[in-house]
Amino acid sequence: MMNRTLAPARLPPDQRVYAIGDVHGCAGRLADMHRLIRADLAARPNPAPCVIHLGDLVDRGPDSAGVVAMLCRPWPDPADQVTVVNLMGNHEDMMLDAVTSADSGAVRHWLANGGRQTLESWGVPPSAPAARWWDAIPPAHLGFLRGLSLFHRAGGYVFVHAGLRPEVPLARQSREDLLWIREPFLSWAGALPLVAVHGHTPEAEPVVRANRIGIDTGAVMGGKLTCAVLEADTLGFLQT
Ligand SMILES: [Mn+2]
Repeated sequence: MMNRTLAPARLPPDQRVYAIGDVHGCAGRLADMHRLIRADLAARPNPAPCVIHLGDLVDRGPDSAGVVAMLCRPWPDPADQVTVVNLMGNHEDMMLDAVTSADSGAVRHWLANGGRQTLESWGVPPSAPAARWWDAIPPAHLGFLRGLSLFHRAGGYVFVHAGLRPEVPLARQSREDLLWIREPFLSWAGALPLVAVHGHTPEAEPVVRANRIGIDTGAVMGGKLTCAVLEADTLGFLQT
């Protein structure tokens, strides 16, 4: 039974959002989380649930290819009526930069930040990536990564990988901030355009403030994988 508390914002009646934090190649944990969501939907049906992945799907963990393959497939049971929204994180940004530019600096930067494990998961030996190593990544997987959104709005919330720059309207937020920001966002006590539900900055437990909900609980570093469950003016968590 999920413990639910008062949330810092609200969703329209009948909407339910499941927002999942940084997965980082932990395909088994993500599959476990999807099973928890399906069990919750079976116990408490909802007419139009939305599952949002907050980015940093790839890098560092053992099976980024498995995570992307899973998210390229439709939700396991159409009867759940689930809409899936996939957001971009700074790690997808680094990976796409490496693949697209093939600039040696961009490639080195990505490989040094968890890209080696990602390449290995697509069958590329991590020690010495050969020329055109990106050919090992199926076009459908690259297309999926290129199609990721920078943010998603629902009710009083904006779902985004890293956060928002305070005192800047949502429409004028930079791609850089949406994917990478830490301070001054994390310490900002004033209002933001919407309550931000975000990952990117790992903490031992979810962080709930008046203006943000942080749910990167460091799954790839031995922590939990966290899913925030938002409905009306309530907030609960699923964790694996
Ligand atoms: Mn991140």
